Amino acid sequence: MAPRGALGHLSLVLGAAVAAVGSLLFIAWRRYFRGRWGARWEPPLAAGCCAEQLGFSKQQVLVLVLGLDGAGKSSVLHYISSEAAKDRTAPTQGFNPVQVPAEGFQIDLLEVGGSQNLRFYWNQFLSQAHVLVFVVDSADGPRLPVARQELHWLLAEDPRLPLVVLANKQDKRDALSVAELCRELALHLLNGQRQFFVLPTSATHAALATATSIRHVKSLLVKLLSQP
Ligand SMILES: Nc1nc2c(ncn2[C@@H]2O[C@H](COP(=O)(O)OP(=O)(O)OP(=O)(O)O)[C@@H](O)[C@H]2O)c(=O)[nH]1
Ligand SMILES: [Mg+2]
Repeated sequence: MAPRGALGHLSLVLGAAVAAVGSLLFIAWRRYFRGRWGARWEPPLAAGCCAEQLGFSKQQVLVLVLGLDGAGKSSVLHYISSEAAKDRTAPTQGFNPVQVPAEGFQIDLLEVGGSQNLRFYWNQFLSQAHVLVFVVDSADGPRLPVARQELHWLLAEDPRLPLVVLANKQDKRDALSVAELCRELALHLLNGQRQFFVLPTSATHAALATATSIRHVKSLLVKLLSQP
């Protein structure tokens, strides 16, 4: 068996390696997308009107998808982009960009991994985001205080950014309800300037046809991003 000191050293080296890879991915990602998201996009759409009919080219909007590791961000994104559930997902080691076409524009969803060493990058994208989606594992009671703290730190940086909280894993027996989750996340503390929504979700095969379907998330995002 390896001595404790050696294990500690190994985990430090591994942690540093993951952070370095994360930084490189971040830099590459920023270079690739440089200029795509400048100032916040102001939707040129009138209600019920398609941008292309108005002569506008398709536009991109950024939805930032954050939440603790294991909350279900990648699963939700897979579900939104392919309308299919995935049996297994690997933890996101950096960034996971997903593009979803919507009527008249394109939604760029960007997940940043939720492990502790990647949370450092979370706020780097806030100024370019049009909506923040915060995914919570509703059955992970012990880590809800951490989720609450991380969420409120993010929100403090931008008092107006619309927020969509996904109360995920509603299929689990010990999942908290939306009302319980709102209490645990102290959402009553949010100021009145911000639009916010809490949706129950389940990124499972069985949930495709239920009221907790993640399809509702896509339609809410389209609605939010299309409003004048
Ligand atoms: N039962 C259940 N399991 C889910 C649900 N959503 C995700 N999972 C499972 O939860 C685990 C973690 O899901 P991920 O989508 O990888 O979580 P993540 O938030 O992307 O995690 P990181 O990338 O590490 O930040 C996987 O085993 C998923 O299959 C859900 O709604 N219900
Ligand atoms: Mg992930």
